[in-house]
Amino acid sequence: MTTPALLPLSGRRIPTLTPGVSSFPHHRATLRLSEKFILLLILSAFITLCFGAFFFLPDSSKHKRFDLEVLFRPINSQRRDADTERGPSVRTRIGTHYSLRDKIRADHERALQEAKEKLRKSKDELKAEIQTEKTKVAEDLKKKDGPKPLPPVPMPKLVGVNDGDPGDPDTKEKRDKIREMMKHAWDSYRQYGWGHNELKPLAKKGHSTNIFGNSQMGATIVDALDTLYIMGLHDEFKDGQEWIEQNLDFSVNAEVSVFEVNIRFIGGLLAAYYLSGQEVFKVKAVQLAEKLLPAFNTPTGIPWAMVNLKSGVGRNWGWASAGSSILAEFGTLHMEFVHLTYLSGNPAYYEKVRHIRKLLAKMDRPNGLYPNYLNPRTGRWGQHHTSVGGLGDSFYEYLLKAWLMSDKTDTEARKTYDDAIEAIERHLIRKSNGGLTFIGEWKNGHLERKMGHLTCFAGGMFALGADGSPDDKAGHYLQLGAEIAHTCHESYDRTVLKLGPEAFKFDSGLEAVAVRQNEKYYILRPEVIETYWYMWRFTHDPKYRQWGWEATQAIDKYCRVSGGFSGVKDVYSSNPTYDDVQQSFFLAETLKYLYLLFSGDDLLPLENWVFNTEAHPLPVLHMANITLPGSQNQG
Ligand code: DMJ
Repeated sequence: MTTPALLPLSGRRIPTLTPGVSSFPHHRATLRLSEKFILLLILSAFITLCFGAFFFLPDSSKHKRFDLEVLFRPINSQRRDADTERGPSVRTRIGTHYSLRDKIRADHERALQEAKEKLRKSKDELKAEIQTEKTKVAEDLKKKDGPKPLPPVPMPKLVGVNDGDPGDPDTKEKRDKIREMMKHAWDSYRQYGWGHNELKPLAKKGHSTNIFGNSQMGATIVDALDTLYIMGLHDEFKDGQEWIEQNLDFSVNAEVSVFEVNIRFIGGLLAAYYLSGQEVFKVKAVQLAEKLLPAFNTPTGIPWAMVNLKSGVGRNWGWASAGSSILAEFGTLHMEFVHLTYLSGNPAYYEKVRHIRKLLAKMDRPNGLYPNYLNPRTGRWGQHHTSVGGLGDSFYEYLLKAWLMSDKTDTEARKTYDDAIEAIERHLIRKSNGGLTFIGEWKNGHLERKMGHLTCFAGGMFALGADGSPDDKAGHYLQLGAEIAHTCHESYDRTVLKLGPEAFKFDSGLEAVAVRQNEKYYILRPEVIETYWYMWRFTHDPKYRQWGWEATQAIDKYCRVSGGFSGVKDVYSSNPTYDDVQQSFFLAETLKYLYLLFSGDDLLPLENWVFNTEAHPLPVLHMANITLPGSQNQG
């Protein structure tokens, strides 16, 4: 093999040098004696310098060597050195030097050996090893920064968490049918959309909307848990619990709706905890709630509509009047936040909702009405629009339910509810020419004679609030509830599919029908059925079960597809198109209220349970015996 010649990058050859022979021969003869002497002098100076350096300069590696040596030396010899209070002997140092070199060599050999073994392993074996390693690291991290354990608090009295056998076989059969529908909705989601927020039942894949940002937090699983539980679908419940234990993670870079996350996730987790007693749901609810707290960092303490779960940055919907927050959103936190403080011992949650209530109490209300929009920077109302439907609805609902949930001790909430309802009755509730009672929308001093599907929940609310209403008006409010239930039933009955439109008018000869094409859809909403159920509980009038059964059959006939249940785009068309979304509230609310409608009243009795706005039951807290952390500081 020839030695390759040394080539520079340009490819030109460099002249080789022979030791002792100058490449410039004419200089050799010209070296004089004096020059030789100078050269000798330089050489001897250089040698002296080298000796000096060797003997006098400090040995910088000494300290390093010492440290390593202490690490690797046998314990006995370390003790000996410590006893003599001198540094390690030269012999030990030399020995260590060698043992260190040996150790490095041994380490290299071991690493080489391990690498060889790794290469011999199959891809799957390697994958499994990596996964184990990853899990271990994650667990170690969790142990280090894991959440503090929650304090033990007494479990409130839990009554009627299962069964509710209706007794007669006909009702039982109907209830079984509803249970079967729940199973179809769940199984389809399980098969095609598992872990996604919702399901596209026709495309047979996952679905999500902007209320959950770009997250994949299994909204349907969390929303459906308590329905599965009360229906006795225990395998499905366990499946959902397992997913939550292993996958539900809130450290995601997603901008979510504070309101939706509160009512669906926190409400769903709290209800699952109370029903099943499984700690994981409580822990997850508190973990998630912590992520919502930065949304309250506004100049007024009125929260932003949206918050990024990772960064904590909040903002409002672009479409809301002048950057406002929405009444039904910041006004629908109270129930869950009281429970969060109760369960976690952290006063922050209760303080946040108390602050909102105090701020609202101080504000002027046009005609005694609460506008839907409030600016969180200035603390001023936005447009003067008032609604008992979208943007306003659950604010009123939570005033009443805060009172009920406190075992009727939160009289401030009851009074606020009564005053609000009185103004609503005066300005928004009217009778149509055909004798239908409806709740319109107030827009800058003008009543729009239109009612939304969402507004239909108010029938149930009026009935629920009848007992305890001022001036002995219980009969009046129960009657009002019945009238709203009747109107909403008419909105269903006057369609081809016997399912209600999104909004319907009472104007120019029109009664309870949708006019605009974009108001003719039905997206599996629960509000009408919710009102049937409350009316049934308070009156036991069989027409409510009959109306509920009509709705069940219509949903099964027109919304059921092989991959689940879908909304429909036009309830006045005999051949409607699907919107291809199985909403999580269909499992949380619509099917739950139907099931309860065909169950005995001993299942989740209303004296012991209060349903949040997503139909998640929370137990009454007997506040006479409980002091919430932080409540002592409240005025
Ligand atoms: C649900 O998410 C809740 O009921 C909310 O209060 C408003 N409406 C939807 C279902 O229609």
